[in-house]
Amino acid sequence: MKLLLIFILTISAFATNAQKPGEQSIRMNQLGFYPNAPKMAIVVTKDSADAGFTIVSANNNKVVYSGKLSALEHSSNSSLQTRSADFSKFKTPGKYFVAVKGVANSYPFTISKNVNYVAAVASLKGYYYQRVSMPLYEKYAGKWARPAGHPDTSVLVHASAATTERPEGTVISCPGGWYDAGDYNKYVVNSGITMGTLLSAYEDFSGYFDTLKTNIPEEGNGVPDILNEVIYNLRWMLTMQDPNDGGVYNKCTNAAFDGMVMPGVTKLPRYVVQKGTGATLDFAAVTAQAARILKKFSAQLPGLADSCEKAALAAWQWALKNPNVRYDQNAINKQFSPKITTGGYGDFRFVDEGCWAAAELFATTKDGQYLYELRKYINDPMTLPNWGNVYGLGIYTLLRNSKTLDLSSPETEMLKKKVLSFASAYVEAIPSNAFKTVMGKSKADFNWGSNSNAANQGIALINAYLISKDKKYLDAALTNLDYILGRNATGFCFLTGVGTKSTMNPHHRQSVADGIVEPVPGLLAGGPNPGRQDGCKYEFLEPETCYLDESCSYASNEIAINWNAPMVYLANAIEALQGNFTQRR
Ligand SMILES: [Ca+2]
Ligand SMILES: [Ca+2]
Repeated sequence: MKLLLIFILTISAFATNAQKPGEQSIRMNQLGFYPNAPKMAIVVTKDSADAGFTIVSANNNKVVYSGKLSALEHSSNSSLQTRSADFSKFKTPGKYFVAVKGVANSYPFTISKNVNYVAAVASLKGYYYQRVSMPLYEKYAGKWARPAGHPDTSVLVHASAATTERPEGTVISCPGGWYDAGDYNKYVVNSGITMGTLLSAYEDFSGYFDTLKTNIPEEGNGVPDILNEVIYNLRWMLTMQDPNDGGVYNKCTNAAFDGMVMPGVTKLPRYVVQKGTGATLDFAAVTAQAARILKKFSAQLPGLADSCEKAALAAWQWALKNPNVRYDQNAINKQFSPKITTGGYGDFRFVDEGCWAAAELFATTKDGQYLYELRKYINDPMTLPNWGNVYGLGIYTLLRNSKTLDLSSPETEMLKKKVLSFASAYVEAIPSNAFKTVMGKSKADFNWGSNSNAANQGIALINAYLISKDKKYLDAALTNLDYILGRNATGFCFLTGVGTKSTMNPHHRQSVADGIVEPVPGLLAGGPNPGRQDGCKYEFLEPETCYLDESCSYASNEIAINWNAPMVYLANAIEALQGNFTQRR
């Protein structure tokens, strides 16, 4: 009886320390840390007695550093309590783990100059696995090799998109591009922010990306691999413009979502559906930006930059004539058949798309008519970009190109201030966050695709750093990369194939259907989302813990091109700025 009592007391003592969720109580970037950047682990615990923490060499179990934990803190985004272990002063490269009395040792981690390189490259390579119309060979795709998916060479013009020149049922060809997410359709609006973010990553860090290789078929063709990847989707996007009027179809899609099968297995008809103002302005922005960047590679890509610029100008003209054509799928389905029930991306407000398109067109052409348009929006407040709000992309582009643009100097200063004060609010929020990250500044951060909020906050901070060279912004951006790679309330690293405990069962048709245990690598899961729109059975329900690593969970565990893109930007920007990027293969 006494023995049993001791046993029960022991169990409960452990239970108070190792509180749920997640079995590993020490949370950190599962890859590790840069020698000269901040280093922090968060202990999820209710224990307020301070026995300190140690950093232990993984090779010989010797203690190499010891420190004190912070006081116990209550998270404002869940019922979790935490204490933080700051070992920024320890800078010796090597392999270690964190030890805290009463909880399991942390996963092993590394301190090295290129510690996030694996995540940076994997997130970019993730796009290769989403390619629609070409086979993925083992040489590039490893065990995830597969035949080509949808050819999309015989796509039907849907009744909603019919014109005199292209009546309903006209067959057009829209091959290539990336599958948007866990499904097998292609949406221009979501490609818009994705492409803008990837092109901006290149524009901001071209020296870094010029030598970055991702083992894709185009490698070695004289064009950086990030641009090779982007061009695969760009060539598809160009087919989505009606050459007769410059308008752009919203999507290339099945009528309904496929089942959980491999890509291209189903042979159901594919459609291009209604043109819209959002899709057309996003298209104008992407093609204008691509034209500017690809001019440098006109020897390798003859004519492509010129085609992009022409396409951008035609799209802009269509949008001027059609400033408010919404994509309202319910309304379309009342009027036309077949009904289209795939992703809507139904944005109803196009001021931000107008600003972004005008900014890209102005930066590329230097034509004053776009500056005239821009000045209508330039004083609007800064907002965090998402697929339906791309205002910030325009602001970043104006600042990035400000030296060559005919903005007044008060305008440039105002834009700088706008981004700096936006980013400063993120920096100021870190101390009161129990996980010491920017992500989680408010409960509203945890919505559908919350990990893309973390990554986009990181981009805002990187832009602030590029403007000011103030390291506090760079260090704050790193907290969100650390968040995505493991320093969070769920204990997961959200990038597939990276880290010790990462997402294993994303809502991703290929990963479900391929018969391979490990998910397709380099894909970012959506992340905690208390909205739980999928109706799956979640174990944890609070804002920062509401994540389910099951393929059922499209509300917290789908992947999407517009979530991977800010991850590519953030991880590679951090590598370029914190790492030693001259050491490349
Ligand atoms: Ca919008
Ligand atoms: Ca699988």
